[in-house]
Amino acid sequence: MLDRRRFWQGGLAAASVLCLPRLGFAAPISPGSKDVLLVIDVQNCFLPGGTLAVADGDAVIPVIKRIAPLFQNIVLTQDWHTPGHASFASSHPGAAPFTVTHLAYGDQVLWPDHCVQGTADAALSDHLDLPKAELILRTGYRQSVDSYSAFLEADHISTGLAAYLQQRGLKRVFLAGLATDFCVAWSAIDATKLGFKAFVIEDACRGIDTNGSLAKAWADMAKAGVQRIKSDDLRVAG
Ligand code: VGL
Ligand code: ZN
Repeated sequence: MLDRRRFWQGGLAAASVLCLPRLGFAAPISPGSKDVLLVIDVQNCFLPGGTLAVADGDAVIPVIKRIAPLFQNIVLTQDWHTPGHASFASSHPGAAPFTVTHLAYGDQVLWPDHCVQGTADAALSDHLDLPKAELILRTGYRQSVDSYSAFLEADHISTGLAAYLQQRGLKRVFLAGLATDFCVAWSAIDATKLGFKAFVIEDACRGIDTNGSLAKAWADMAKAGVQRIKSDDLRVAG
């Protein structure tokens, strides 16, 4: 006959196995030949001293440098606006930065002038040092259309990135960079919509957090099926 103690021990062991994934013991992930590290907008404009500095934004750089060697494929993005871009508050008389206006394609947060094409402010950070990146994709270069997403501009025109990744057989996208609640989140959500598996490496990102945007972005990403991981979840294969 099964004694009471053994019954409870067995029950507890089974319960703890069932609960483990929920407690956040993520299985290690080993990036392989079908995976790409997508480093979003690590540019002077979003770093301390830049025109749209993200608090603690430079903290992403050592994390990205530590995980980059795990990836065979790396793609960088660069926010690349025309002077007088439609996303700048200065282009809308009387409008203050960090307010929202309505443009032809929908709501648009109005930003301080930032990442203007060809300026030192728009340059990728010298500290990032990722010479092996195979593609630098510029976004937001159309005067009247913003593009938080690396895949689709705000009016849903493709940047070509999905086709590029598909042609190269890349299926899983690991995102890092700035800012979590805008370019990282929109890129991750569009990646999943376009059939890629998307992972956001949370300690390799920092957010702007205007009007609750950071919490909303994490909720939207979870709803879209984006996986939230930490850099420590990544391991060398084998
Ligand atoms: C970004 C706001 C405006 C970003 C770009 O890279 O997240 N945010 N432009
Ligand atoms: Zn921008």
